[in-house]
Amino acid sequence: MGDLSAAPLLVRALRGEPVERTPVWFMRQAGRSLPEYKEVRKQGSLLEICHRPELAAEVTLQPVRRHGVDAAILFSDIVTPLDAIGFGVEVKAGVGPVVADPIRSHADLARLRDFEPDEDMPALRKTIELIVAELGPQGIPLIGFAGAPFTLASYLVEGGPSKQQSLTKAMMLADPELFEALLRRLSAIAVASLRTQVDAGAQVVQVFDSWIGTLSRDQYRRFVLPVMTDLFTELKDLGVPRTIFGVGTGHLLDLLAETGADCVGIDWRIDLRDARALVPDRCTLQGNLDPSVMLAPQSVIETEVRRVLDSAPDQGHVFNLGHGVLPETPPEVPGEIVRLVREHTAKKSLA
Ligand code: 1CP
Repeated sequence: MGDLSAAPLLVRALRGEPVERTPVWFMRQAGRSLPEYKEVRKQGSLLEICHRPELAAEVTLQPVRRHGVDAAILFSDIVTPLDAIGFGVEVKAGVGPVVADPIRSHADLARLRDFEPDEDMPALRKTIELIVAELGPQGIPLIGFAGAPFTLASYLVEGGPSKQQSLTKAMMLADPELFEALLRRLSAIAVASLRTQVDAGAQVVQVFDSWIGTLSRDQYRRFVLPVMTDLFTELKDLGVPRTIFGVGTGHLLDLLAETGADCVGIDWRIDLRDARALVPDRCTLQGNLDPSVMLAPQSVIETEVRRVLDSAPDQGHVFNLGHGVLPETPPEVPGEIVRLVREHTAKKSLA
């Protein structure tokens, strides 16, 4: 347990301050890969668990107990707020979010009403209060999160998961006005959710734009960057570090930083040294171990963890995966990686 008056290690690292060792947590650390999650899941669907504060808090805390990570991330999904406003989204086992009545026209936008967390989903604040009551005394922060407008739009337009987001991109190109209106509604929902999460005690926020890598630079700049810049501006006064993450974004990293985010999540396809050259120094980097490494033998894991640490900047790095923990990951592996990261970086002196 560290000095409780100081900001948590993760928060200090995200601010780019010199730290005693590199903090480590894993995207999708809760949920699918943990037997204790599968046990809780017997009590209800994913969305039902999100509406039951005791269960959602328990599942959020499971990876902190088991792996010893330096942060918890709220157990939720990017579509939870859409469910809460009654949009009509289902999370299908083995598939992901599915929308029976997709968005195709301006008239459909009316179905995306504002999200008022304390009324639409009282469990959100309650869950966070329970988590923070347990983690606060340990000096471990909670990360709040939301889905980014483009990635959420892809589910709403396609009707479910898709590889190339072709209908979404077709709408973007054919009717930019409709597309921007859709992104702006989704941005308002994300902002409302994140502001409540921080108000309830989250100390970091992350915006998941998982599928943004399918856009070209030009498309990102024209159709997404203005909305994302406004989104991050609306979060600025919260005073917490704000991270942006997407998969396959090697060609977009400088533009992701242009949104105003404080930290950019890096996937495994790009070396952190190359990422550092593209992302301005005011932003910290988070990443970027290939999640598949977690399925490999211990010796390979050690080599690959070392490779990421050797490529990382001395300051302003948070160790993470390049995308989420895979469901088939052996449950003891994330904890072993936490120990390796600690061992390899603890020697850093603050002198
Ligand atoms: O019912 C279940 O248990 C199904 C599996 C599951 C779980 C546990 C889904 C369906 N979502 C979640 C929770 C979830 N989703 C969390 C918290 C728990 C965790 O750490 O695993 C988080 C952070 C998310 C975020 C999320 N959902 C993202 C962004 C991060 C990422 O992985 O890229 C995305 C894109 C989703 C959509 C989603 N929800 C579920 C699935 C299988 C998917 C992806 C579907 C697809 O490939 O498009």
